[in-house]
Amino acid sequence: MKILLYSPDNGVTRNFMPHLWMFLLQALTPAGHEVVLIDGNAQPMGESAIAQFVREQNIGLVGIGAMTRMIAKAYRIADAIRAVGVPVVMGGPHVTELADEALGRDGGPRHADAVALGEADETWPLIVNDAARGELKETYAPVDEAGKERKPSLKAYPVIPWQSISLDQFNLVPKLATPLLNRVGEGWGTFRIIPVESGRGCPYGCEFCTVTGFFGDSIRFRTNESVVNELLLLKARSRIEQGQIAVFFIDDNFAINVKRTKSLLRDIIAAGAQVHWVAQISANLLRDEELLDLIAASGGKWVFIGMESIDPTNLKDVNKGFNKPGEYAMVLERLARRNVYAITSFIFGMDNDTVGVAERTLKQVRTWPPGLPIFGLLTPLPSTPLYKRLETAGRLTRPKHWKEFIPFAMAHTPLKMTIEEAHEEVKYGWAHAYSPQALAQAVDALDDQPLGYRVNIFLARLCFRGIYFPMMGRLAWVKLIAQNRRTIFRLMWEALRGHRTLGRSHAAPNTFPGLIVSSVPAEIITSEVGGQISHADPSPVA
Ligand code: B12
Ligand code: SF4
Repeated sequence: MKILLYSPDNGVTRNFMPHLWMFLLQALTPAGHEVVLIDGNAQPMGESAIAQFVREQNIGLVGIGAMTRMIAKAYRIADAIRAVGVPVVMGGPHVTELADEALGRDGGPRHADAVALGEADETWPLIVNDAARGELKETYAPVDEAGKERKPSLKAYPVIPWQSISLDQFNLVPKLATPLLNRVGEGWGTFRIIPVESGRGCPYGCEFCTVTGFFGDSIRFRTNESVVNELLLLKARSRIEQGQIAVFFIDDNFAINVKRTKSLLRDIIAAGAQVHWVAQISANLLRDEELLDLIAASGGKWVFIGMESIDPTNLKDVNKGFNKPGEYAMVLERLARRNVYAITSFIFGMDNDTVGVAERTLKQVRTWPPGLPIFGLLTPLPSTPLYKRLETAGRLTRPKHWKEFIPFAMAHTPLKMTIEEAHEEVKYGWAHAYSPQALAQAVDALDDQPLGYRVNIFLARLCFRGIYFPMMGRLAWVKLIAQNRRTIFRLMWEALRGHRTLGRSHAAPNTFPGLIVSSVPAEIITSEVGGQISHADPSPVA
């Protein structure tokens, strides 16, 4: 049987990274079936185009995975596929929480033939076998022999055959630039950000987050060996292709068990498996200097930190009191000393927020080492404690907000400001954190660093806003360059003079410091963006 795994585009931004679930399920598919992957963010397709593809390719089963924000699109795609007679199975966090919605058992239309509840590592092979026999059941849940729910162990993690998977659709380098960039350094003709997980689960239970409910509060890890081998495979592939691969460790809290994270990072270093990586780690776990040394030595370049708010009352309200705004600066400075920078995620529209929260937050941010701040709105995702609290209090203004997804729009009224005021705060945050002046200041703040670091922070800032915020498009990009021409000319001038290349810092030389997002070509990030990376509406992670 030929199987299509499909991830709908999020309708606003172009993802800069593919979704891990597709590769994982592909690797877990029983022998004898062919699996095709399409990521709508990389290959945008409308409903009729997908239906036609499924018919022409003789696909026998389609698997669709989606977050809440893409679920409306996922349902439309599923409807079109089912209309041509091909069964659809859906999985992921949204349909796990609202299976009745997907199966039409809530009085609405049916969108899926079957739903995989929770983690599908063990149920996917059963689903495929049942579908091949024409005996799909409505729901599949991971249970033990006694029928009790169980979370899959990650000890026997499948080998994802990175050496042979076609990654063409995930190359962030535009085709036109490939011949030229192939000759730069070790080769930049391809650049891909690949998701890798080293563990699952987070016990913290922040009120807006689905992770503790979905993955459970017991944390499970892969073996160090299996993670190291995966990195070695990726590294070998980038060498053969003369391209670049960076890894996004998608664990919700990569250092949730500091002892284990250190041991993994040591093993990565010992095996020479370092690649440039980014990971999500909560601020409280970054106090440990030895951990920071290992992060830097193992290839860590960016750490995503869910700061959420600089107001301890807000943090307490959403059960994230373990975040201590008083120590944010110290953590960021310690990271920056090792040339590791932070993506700092904030949520506005929290119950103790008042007008001016964006400027108050930015005032703090400006005192920190330069990084990539991101701003989102508090969003009640289905089945989270936040959703239940707001529902009980009658505060949801759009209880089924996912049915008509509107980017950057609240679905409940904050306590101390209006919805419109909260929207304005988010716009203010993005506009001011990424203004030409703010970009120039970020470059100046690294005045004692090698030119490469300064160029990288600048490029990262230029591109990054585009991942989240709908400001791009070709014309907007040209405008952006024009607005930042002074900083661009200055950096080019310094590069031409050459004398700063080694800088005055004692940092280890690094051909592509900082990189990751900073190396994502403009065209990719430029399309119409507008969401937030991880977890900031609810800022998820860490
Ligand atoms: C990496 C990540 C991202 C990446 C993008 C996704 C990517 N390209 O990988 C980035 C960082 C950009 C991102 C952004 C956002 N994210 Co995010 N992200 C994650 C994260 C940390 C890991 C995802 C992952 O790969 N997990 C590991 C895989 C193995 O798990 P999985 O995807 O759930 O898949 C398993 C099952 O669900 C199931 N399954 C999944 N799909 C399918 C499909 C089929 C057919 C089947 C059978 C089974 C199946 O099988 C898999 C194996 O067990 C998750 C949290 C988490 N731990 O999952 C949040 C998470 C998915 N993100 C979330 C959110 C809210 C966001 C943002 C909206 C945050 C924001 N406000 O900006 C943005 C939206 C971005 C966008 N533009 O769309 C929420 C989604 C909740 C929900 N109900 O939708 C999560 C769960 C975190 C949270 N705080 O609750 N995110
Ligand atoms: S927001 Fe981060 S720290 Fe909080 S529960 Fe979710 S994954 Fe854990």
